[in-house]
Amino acid sequence: MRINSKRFAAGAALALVASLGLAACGSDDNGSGGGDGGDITVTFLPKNLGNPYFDTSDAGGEKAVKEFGGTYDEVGPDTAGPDAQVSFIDTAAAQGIKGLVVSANDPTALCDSLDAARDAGTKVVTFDSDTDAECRDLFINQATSEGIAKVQVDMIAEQIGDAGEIAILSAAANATNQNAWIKLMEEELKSHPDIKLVDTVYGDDDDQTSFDKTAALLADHPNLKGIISPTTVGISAAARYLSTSKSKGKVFLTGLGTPNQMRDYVKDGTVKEFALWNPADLGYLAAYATKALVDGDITGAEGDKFTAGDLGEFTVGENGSVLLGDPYRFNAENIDDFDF
Ligand code: RAM
Repeated sequence: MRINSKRFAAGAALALVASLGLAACGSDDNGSGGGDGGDITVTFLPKNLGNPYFDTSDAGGEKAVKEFGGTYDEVGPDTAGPDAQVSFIDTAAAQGIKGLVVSANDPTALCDSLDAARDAGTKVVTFDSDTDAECRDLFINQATSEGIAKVQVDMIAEQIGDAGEIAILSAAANATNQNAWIKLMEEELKSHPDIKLVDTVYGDDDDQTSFDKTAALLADHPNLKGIISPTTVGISAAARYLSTSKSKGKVFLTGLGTPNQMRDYVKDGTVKEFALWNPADLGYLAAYATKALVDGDITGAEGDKFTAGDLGEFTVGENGSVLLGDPYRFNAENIDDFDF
């Protein structure tokens, strides 16, 4: 397994260094990726701008691009709508960008534009949230969907004593990643017969919408014991709501969050435990995978191997996907070891 807790901690420390010193990080090729990296233009297109998760993942991408001497850019919509990313893909293709790294708000809505970009010679790498496999060259997966689903169900089950009503506060309704995780969480809940999933709502990866949906969930379900929010935007908005409500400490909240956004809520007792991977490593890996495709070192076929700078060697798995590692649990004991 690529990420154990020690390695994760090392990665998080690197992320800290990266976020503090990005401007100073540009250097020449460290020799780990093959090719000279010259003129490799890589554009990152997150689900939306202004989301701290993508600020961190894309900073990891920028670090990698600077390491191999390429040119980095980040563009994206303000809101995480299904086709809000289309115009950015079209522009990147028109500019002749060599590699586009995308977290997709919808599995199919981007495909026509991505196909056109690939026909024009742009390598397309999805990361975090995939499109249909035929619309891209590679998908960089943060952790297995089964693992992400299981850790969230395990955490809520532990927190509510394996019994009671729960709800899910997700991101955008079409988000490929959240929808895959929700489906698998529903499967996983079958082994917890006393937990009842009573509602799934969508905060669109928008802070205020997620905050309002949390209030509505609590009003609509007076017996609610837990909320799972598999989105960093949702869980932090829900925690903010709960932290000043009478449900604090009574309705348990878990899901996927960043330590920096969740620290205060773990310390004030609103949240016991949540999970994530290292977003900076995810972006870093995606950038090196893009370089390997652009250099022609790999085509995205199963079994292809490439080196991703400090993270070492990776192998392309089934359906053109590359796995970063395991989700990691954050709680009062370890949260201060992380800064992202
Ligand atoms: C949000 C986004 C992203 C997801 C994380 C967990 O920031 O929806 O796609 O991976 O949460």
